[in-house]
Amino acid sequence: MGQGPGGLISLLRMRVRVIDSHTGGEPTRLIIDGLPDLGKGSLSKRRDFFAKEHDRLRSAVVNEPRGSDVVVGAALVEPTDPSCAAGVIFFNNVGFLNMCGHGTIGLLVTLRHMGRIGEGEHRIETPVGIVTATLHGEKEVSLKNVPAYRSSKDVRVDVPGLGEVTGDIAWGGNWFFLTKVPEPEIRVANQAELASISWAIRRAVNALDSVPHASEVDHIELFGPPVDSANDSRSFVQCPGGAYDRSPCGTGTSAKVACLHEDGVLEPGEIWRQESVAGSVFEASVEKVDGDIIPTIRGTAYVTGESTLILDEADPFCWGIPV
Ligand code: PYC
Repeated sequence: MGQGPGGLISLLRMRVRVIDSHTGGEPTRLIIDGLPDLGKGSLSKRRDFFAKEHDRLRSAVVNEPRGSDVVVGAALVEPTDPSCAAGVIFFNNVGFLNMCGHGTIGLLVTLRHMGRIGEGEHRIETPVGIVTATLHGEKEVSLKNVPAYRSSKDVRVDVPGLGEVTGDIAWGGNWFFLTKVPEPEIRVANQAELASISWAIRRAVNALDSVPHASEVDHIELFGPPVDSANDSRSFVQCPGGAYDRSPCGTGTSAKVACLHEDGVLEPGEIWRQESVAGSVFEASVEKVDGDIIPTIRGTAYVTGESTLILDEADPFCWGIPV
């Protein structure tokens, strides 16, 4: 076997084709080619197989030196349900996500860029169920998410360095603790302080043993007044690996509007404009279907690049720098 094209060297190099996009400033890197065989089961089964057998590929795609803590990865896979336009498995710098709102908006705009879908409604299969997303024009998407709900209201938690913090625990496709902060102001310039507050809250919430939620609360959402008076609120969302979401977070905004609805503040069909720490906005609303709260999140994504990642086993950082 030679060292040229098709020889030993190229065997030790794996190629992964990706398309990058951002939704309200938050990046999504979609793997469109080069995934290993994940089997044929449900998306949650394939996600678990990906995590168990190919976790280093996750790290190679999103972590440094090819990516960064903020990049959310997505693997484009065959759906099990033939009525779906695509299946998708989301992941980040530390593991796999259940669902991702900004990522699904990015996925739709990327599928259009690839010529795979046109304007209109599309069903997308995720590890937590099928969602419906509508592409309006080329860049705007409204995502009808999985049902959202609040599992606990007014949870009091003692946070070292902060004192007592009160907030809600809610599901919007991932688990969130949502609370208001009087200070600091929710601005990118205050990201370090907002991040350390969020970490402290997350540790304290997950140390509680009296609060019912199915698994770890791994996203923290801090709310404050909007900077733009056209919006209803501004948020800082800390993701499981420590990065903050540059967008208002699709699953987080879903959890927020479910809480607002349960509080009688947001009627079905009313619009809630959630501003992110970076100033991007998602428009959100709820509808009630068979007693479930179904959030819809509307946002805009842009494709930012197409590339082929080269994974060279000889590279000491081939599989990324783990976080
Ligand atoms: O938009 O749902 C979302 C999300 C989750 C983590 C980062 N973004």
